[in-house]
Amino acid sequence: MTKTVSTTPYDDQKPGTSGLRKRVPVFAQPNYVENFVQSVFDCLSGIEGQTLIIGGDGRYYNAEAIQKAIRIAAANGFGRVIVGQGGLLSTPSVSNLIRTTGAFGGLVLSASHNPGGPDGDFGIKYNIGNGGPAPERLTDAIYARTQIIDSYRTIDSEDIDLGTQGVHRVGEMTVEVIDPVSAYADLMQELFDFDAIRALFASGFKVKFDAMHAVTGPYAKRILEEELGAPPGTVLNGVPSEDFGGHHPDPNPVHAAHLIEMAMAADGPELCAASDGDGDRNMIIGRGCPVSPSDSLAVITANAHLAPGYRDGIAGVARSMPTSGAADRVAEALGIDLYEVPTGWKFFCTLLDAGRVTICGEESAGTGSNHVREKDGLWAVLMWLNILAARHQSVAEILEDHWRRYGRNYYSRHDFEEVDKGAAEDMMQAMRDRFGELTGAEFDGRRIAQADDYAYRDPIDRSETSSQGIRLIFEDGARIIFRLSGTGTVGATVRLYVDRFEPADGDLSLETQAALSGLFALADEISGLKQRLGRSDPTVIT
Ligand code: VG1
Ligand code: CO
Repeated sequence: MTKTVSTTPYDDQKPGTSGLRKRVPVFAQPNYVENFVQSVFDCLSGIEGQTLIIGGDGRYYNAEAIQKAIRIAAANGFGRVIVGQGGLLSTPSVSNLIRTTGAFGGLVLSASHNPGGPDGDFGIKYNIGNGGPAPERLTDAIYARTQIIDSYRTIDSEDIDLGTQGVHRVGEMTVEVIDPVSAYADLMQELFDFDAIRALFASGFKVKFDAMHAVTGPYAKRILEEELGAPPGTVLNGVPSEDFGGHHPDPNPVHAAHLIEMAMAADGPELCAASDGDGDRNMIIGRGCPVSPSDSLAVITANAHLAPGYRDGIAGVARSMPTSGAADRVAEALGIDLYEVPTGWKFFCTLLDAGRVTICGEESAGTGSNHVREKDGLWAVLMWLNILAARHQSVAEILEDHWRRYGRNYYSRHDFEEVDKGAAEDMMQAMRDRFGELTGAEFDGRRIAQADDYAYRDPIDRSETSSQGIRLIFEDGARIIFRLSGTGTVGATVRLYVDRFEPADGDLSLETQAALSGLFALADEISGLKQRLGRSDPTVIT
């Protein structure tokens, strides 16, 4: 029976870069999930009889949150919920299902790369009918609603058995528990040359894919091992666990150190790859050759035509502002448009919908295309496999060729995690106050051409957003960028991004940190970061 339950608002339900993210004990408070889900539905119109996709990355509290969301969806008039078996659906797979089933939208239960478990993180994100993350005007409206909510609607009903595929009824609503992988696997088969990749594996080409105990395990096993014939054991940590085996499901040099070590060995696999908690990020490492996500975007842009789904070329490419300019040079050579957008996948979606761009990427290991409206970890791995199969070269050879042709953008990001929020905000403000003085200033023979706070106007829907990162752009094109993370759950995380270009006839074989050490020193000199934050070294270097 449908009922209305009184509730009182929580003041901390503001969605960040990628939805609402908090510690599990916060989510487990009475009515916390209910308030947020009802607030989302209150901001949508026309949901009566519509389909909603629900799935998560399998972390602790996934099943509880899904059962609550199903009851609230039924009480609010949705006609059908589609949920992945075991409560599992990767973020790109939710995006695909929204698009292919004509759903109204979807709920993704995940805190992505953040750790899981009873004391770990949880998150909820709403995606709209195009399959993409809710745009800012909707997340702002949802937040406003959470601040005044006084009741939610739910229904008295038994929990759904999420463990078996089947069809159930909750009130007037149908709930379909489906295989989380098959529709996604079909899509990948349409985009990539599975025969060529199969032949690559058959030739003895060795790959390791680390699912990090998170959602991509079942996807990678089905696609890489069962359909493409990679030997069993290609997929590591392939069974999703509630606490990700006690690790952070974050494919970066700290949390995937074992994979990097494996890839750097002289007799290591030809390709090592990994994805994050919800399956939207990727890590690509050739034997002895890590590929920075910014370079990966550029290589994919230059080679996408080798994959059947992109045979006719690409319309344009987009990157987030802090992503290096490597893709810009490919776009120029191909004669296609390059768009720069703020951090967060939602900013790519209007461009994708308008057909302006085909490929998008973020320096944070997110790459994707117009096949869905999210970044897609396994897609990036399959794209690389397709390119490797078509070019018959190693990852290192492909990267060297690329740099020799387009030049090299040396690029690195330093993260300072869980620092004092006030100190981080003061540091940013102090730089804002000095933009006038910094513009034109010269440091060690480098002149700052532009110092500003990145603001963006969407070329399609004309929406505006500001304070998206402090940029110091030098006359030679080098950049120092400071941003505060919108996905952390404790204190603040400062991200410092540095990028400089070395032309094709320059020195292309420097070690990355050495190539950028002058700019990092300058970043510290200008911001006073180490002293203000009381940190001598970054938490993570990517
Ligand atoms: C980070 C990344 C950003 C990415 C976001 C969500 O955001 O920098 O590029 O889109 O995570 O990724 P922030 O605000 O912490 O810098 V995920 O894998 O959490 O969906
Ligand atoms: Co993610």
